[in-house]
Amino acid sequence: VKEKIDLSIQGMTCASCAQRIEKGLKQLAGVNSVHVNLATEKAHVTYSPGAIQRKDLIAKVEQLGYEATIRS
Ligand code: 9UX
Repeated sequence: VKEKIDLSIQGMTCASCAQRIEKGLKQLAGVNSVHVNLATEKAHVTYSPGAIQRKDLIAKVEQLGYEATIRS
C-alpha cells in the first residue's frame, strides 16, 4: 500500500536545501519517492504507511533544520 502526502516546507533558501530534504527523506525506510520544489515550498512524498508514518516525515524535515506542515 502506498500513500501520498504534500507538505509545506518553510526555511529553504537555496537549491541545496531542497536537495538535502530530498536525500534525507529518501533515506528513510518506507519512503518510496520524494520531490521537493524550492519555488513553491512544497514536498510531495509517496510512502508505505505500514512502514513509516506522516509524523516521521515531518520529524525528519525538522531534524534537518526546516519546518514542515501537512497540506493534504
Ligand atoms: Mo544553501 Mo540550505 O547554502 O540548508 S543548503 S541555504
